[in-house]
Amino acid sequence: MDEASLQAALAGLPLSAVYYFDTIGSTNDYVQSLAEQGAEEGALVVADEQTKGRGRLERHWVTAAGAGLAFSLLLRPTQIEIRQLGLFAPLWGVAVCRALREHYQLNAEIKWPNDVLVNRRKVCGILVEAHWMGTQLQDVVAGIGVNVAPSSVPPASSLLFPATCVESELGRTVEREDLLAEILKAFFSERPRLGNDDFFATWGRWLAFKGERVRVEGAKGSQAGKVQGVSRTGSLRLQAADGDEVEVAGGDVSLRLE
Ligand code: BT5
Repeated sequence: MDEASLQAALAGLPLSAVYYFDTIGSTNDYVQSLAEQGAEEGALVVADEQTKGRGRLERHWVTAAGAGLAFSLLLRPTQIEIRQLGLFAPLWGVAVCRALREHYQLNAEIKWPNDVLVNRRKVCGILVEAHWMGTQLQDVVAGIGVNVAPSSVPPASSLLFPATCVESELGRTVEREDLLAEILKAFFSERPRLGNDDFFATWGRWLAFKGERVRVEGAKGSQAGKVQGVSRTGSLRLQAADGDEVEVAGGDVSLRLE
């Protein structure tokens, strides 16, 4: 992947600008600085390597040179979208799943709220950050990291959840810029469905661990139960041990199999 191959693969997509870096701290941080300088919606930053890639809750996201996909897109949501801001991260989950399923025939699933798994291992992490000034939304930065080649997968001992990469699951090599173009195409076609019936149906269909017992840990404590689906607010519906259904709200939560 280089600047020219990237520009060629992304031709025709509704992007206002494309920036490519061999190495960068975090693509989310760079897009945020562009946003503060007044950049338009649709500014995309792609990096071959990140030295300070971020996950949720100040966790680290590893993007090794030449192996993965790391990009961030600047969004300036509409008033209607602002009411459903929390659904943007799962919307990206749906978009990544769609690209992996429809263009690479991989059985990708969404680990609630928005990690993407293939064969129950994490292949993609999503970090959507909204920036506010008082009650006024300034911008949203959507950052996506996908493991593509085997060397993108960090050692198991450093991970909270098992990981894999697209090429190992597929058994062949993949051009990162083509995968990026498919993910962005899927995102732009999913975006009008944010929060509608289709969106929830797709998210529910591709939800990982359905019927299996999981534990969700968050700031408000921990809840275990069998995965039933997602509610219209994006909460995870679990069936607790006593048979009652409970809903766990999204946000900075971690889910693991029990
Ligand atoms: C995420 O956080 O999964 C969101 C990751 C978002 C990364 C993108 S890359 C482009 C953009 N720029 C950024 O700086 N970030 C975004 P979370 O759910 O908190 O998961 C973080 C955890 O995933 C870590 O604590 C590790 O256990 C694990 N991890 C780190 N790197 C990984 C990798 N390459 N593959 C699989 N798991 C990884």
